[in-house]
Amino acid sequence: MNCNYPQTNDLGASTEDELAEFSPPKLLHETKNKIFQFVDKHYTNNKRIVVVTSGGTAVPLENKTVRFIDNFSTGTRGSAAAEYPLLYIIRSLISYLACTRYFLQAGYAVIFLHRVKTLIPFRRHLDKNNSKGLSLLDIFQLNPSSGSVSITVDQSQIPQLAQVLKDYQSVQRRQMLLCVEFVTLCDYLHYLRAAAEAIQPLGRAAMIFLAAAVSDFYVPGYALPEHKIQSAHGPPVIHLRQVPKMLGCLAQEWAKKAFVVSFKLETDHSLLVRKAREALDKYKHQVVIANLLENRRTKLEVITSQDHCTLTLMKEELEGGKELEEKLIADLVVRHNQFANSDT
Ligand code: PAZ
Repeated sequence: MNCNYPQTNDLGASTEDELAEFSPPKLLHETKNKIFQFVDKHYTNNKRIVVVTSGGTAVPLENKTVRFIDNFSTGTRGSAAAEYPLLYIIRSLISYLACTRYFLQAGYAVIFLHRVKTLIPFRRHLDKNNSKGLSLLDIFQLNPSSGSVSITVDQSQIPQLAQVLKDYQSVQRRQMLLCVEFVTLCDYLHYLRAAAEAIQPLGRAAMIFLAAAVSDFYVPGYALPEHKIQSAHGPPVIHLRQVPKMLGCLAQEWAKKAFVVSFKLETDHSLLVRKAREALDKYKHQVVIANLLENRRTKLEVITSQDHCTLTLMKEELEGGKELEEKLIADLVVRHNQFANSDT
């Protein structure tokens, strides 16, 4: 493949060479086939497709891995964001019948590239750690005397559960969601490239939404010990290499026509907007969403080359179960629409 941008990373090697250093996952061929079939089906039906990445990547410290470095992400952002483009059409049609055509176009098919065991669309509503607090285990009731198990749902939770089930079944029936799992940085990079290349034929009708927290450092294959690092040898000295920035390659080559949305996470607010702008200037993609770890559920900065707006969630909205992703996706769908309908 001929990757034009960026030609070199900070270490002076080409990005393509660097990707070759990340060994492909065992299931790459099979997963690629699934992705291409999914894209084919929705491309033929003129659907828009979004690739959503979610969760953190793991970087092994041993070949037979016991220990690894992890990147923090619960998958809340990605899994919530994946639901909205799928459902936007249903909800929006009810309130905006006059704009049917516009909102019909907003019914995206979603390739959800996520870290194993982080939150996934719809099923996340049954995870007690999420804000809405439905728990699968609380649904099952054990009768201690008979030993039988019944299913009881708290009356107050039925409307929410029914809505989630309805939405989930509709998405399943229409085969609008393809989930692809990753664990390591290697898996992530190869699957992301496969998904980005698969959606190329859609041109501007494709979107890539990069909410995953991706490691900046890794231990190269040649430096990985085969077996578990032994504490008897004393504290290990581990030399990490910088992961080449694939965003430029993604936006300029793998899916060069797609609408690419990246995220910038910081803990120091004085760096946030400047670093988001730098990313936009460097990789020449469409949008950077900047967020601080501490208030990422309630505040996001949406930054483009021409525009900077802040999306916030009020305390009452948060308590009422509203999610910032709903506002974010509504905003991005409008931006994507403008992008898809323009030629420059
Ligand atoms: O997964 P989550 O909801 O707990 O957190 C979301 C997030 C902070 C990982 C995401 O909004 C984000 O900023 N992702 C990019 C992280 C990065 O800069 O690598």
